[in-house]
Amino acid sequence: MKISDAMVSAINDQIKAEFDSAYIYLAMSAYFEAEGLSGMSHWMTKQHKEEIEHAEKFISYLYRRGARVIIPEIARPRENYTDALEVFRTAYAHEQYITSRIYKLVDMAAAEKDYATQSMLQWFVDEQTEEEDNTGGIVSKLEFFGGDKHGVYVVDRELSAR
Ligand code: OFO
Repeated sequence: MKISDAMVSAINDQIKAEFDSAYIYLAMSAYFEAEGLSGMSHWMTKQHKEEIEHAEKFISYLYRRGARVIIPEIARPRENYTDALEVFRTAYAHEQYITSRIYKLVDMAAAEKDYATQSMLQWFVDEQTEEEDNTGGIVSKLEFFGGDKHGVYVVDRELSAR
């Protein structure tokens, strides 16, 4: 069954969102490196690479469906933050936003009875649960330490193990 033009366009928009995510996390990595928080920088570099993989998953899916992939322009990400907590709060909010986008795609695929796209999206539904859990968990830890420098150091060391 041919994938609809509307679905191809929505997935192309999501490819852009994934590359934007990758860039946002790369900028967060650069911020942390400049702040001397190499564990957090490392964590964000890994996150950056995961986002590229997400974009690639959507790209290869469109290839498999014989659809045209549009390579998007990537928006320049924010460079500076107040502290580590603000960075992870921003990342957590961003993941919630991405989840809402994935859910909209699922709704669209269901409305079109596009079972192949629904099946492909299930991986992203599960992945978003994990990503919200990861970023939200780091926010909780940093909040627990209440901005204390020792706490930031502890979390930084923990994140170096990702
Ligand atoms: Fe962070 O999961 Fe893709 O965007």
